[in-house]
Amino acid sequence: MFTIKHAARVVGVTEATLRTWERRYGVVAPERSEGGYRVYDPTAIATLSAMRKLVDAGWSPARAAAAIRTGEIPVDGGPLPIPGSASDADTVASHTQAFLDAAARVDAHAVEAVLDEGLALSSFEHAVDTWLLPTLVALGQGWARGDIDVAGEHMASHAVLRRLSAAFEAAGSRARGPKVVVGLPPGSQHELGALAFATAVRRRGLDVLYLGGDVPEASWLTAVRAHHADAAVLCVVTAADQPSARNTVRLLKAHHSGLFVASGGAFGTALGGDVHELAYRIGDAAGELDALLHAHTAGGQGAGTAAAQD
Ligand code: B12
Repeated sequence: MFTIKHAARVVGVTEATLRTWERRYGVVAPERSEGGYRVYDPTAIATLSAMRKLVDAGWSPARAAAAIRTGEIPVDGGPLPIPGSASDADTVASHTQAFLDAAARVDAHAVEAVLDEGLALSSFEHAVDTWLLPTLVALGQGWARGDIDVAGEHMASHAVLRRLSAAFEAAGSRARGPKVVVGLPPGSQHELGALAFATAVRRRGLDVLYLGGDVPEASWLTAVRAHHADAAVLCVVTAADQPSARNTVRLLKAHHSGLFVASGGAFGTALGGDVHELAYRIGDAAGELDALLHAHTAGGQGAGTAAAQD
């Protein structure tokens, strides 16, 4: 179950918008906790996410709510997240379906062909936020339903990993700005969002050290020191990753009090230690970190400029 703060973060709108959608359009009716606070179950989150995608695509909230209520738009129907014309949304939906079909057939050539087309649709950040990552969520749903074998899921997610790695490399030569370490806490292997984020940050000219998944706590310290980092960003994709993320934050803060520590991903919330929670979407979060770090390093703080305490 999600609090309203967490639900707003996952859906990608403000808490006030969630309350308005509930009051005016009745799109969901969250239960209440014993203390009277709204609590959202996974179905409510899926419904609200569908609503947000339609509104992003230019639908009025009233029309979107009606389409969801009548089943005209299925809530689990995969991503429909493209701002712009209906034909853009159709293109995205058809690329997603082609990707899922190719994964179900374990057809690597077809997966590569869809990736070629999907990533050429728009900027890296836009393609990742509106098509690629939502398609991975749909891939996970297909796997959980049993429509896609582990072989197809592994093959397809690895093809995505190779594309993101290539984009990360391609962005490298411009890295001269504030220094950032990006990775996942111990035990966590879901690195595709993290690598997409690291790439978007690097494309903005920041100097990124990317660590990937399952990074031991002590190795975060090693990385921050070696890179003279101004910031560390932990990516937290599932609830199971939160305890080790919290421990990592505690250790980083204990050794580098001037380090800017931020978090992203669906469960990058409530990590303690003054962690800055970045925006949900990769493109927005990269811009946010860029702006914050330029302000932070101009103030003379950060592990890159402040003495480490160990
Ligand atoms: C690919 C995949 C894998 C691959 C990962 C490969 C890799 N190199 O990354 C492999 C095969 C390793 C894997 C393993 C497992 N997986 Co898996 N996996 C997935 C899948 C299909 C995609 C994961 C992903 O990249 N998500 C990231 C993006 C796509 O998700 P997102 O939350 O919408 O991200 C948005 C924002 O959070 C943001 N964002 C994401 N990251 C970041 C970072 C920053 C800094 C910022 C600012 C923003 C940001 O971007 C998106 C918005 O545009 C998901 C499906 C899903 N729903 O995500 C399952 C999923 C996450 N996996 C799941 C499970 C159960 C597992 C395993 C436990 C399976 C097992 N029995 O072994 C293991 C656990 C491994 C571990 N210890 O971490 C479940 C988790 C269930 C749960 N609620 O906890 C899921 C949801 C599948 C499912 N439907 O059940 N998995």
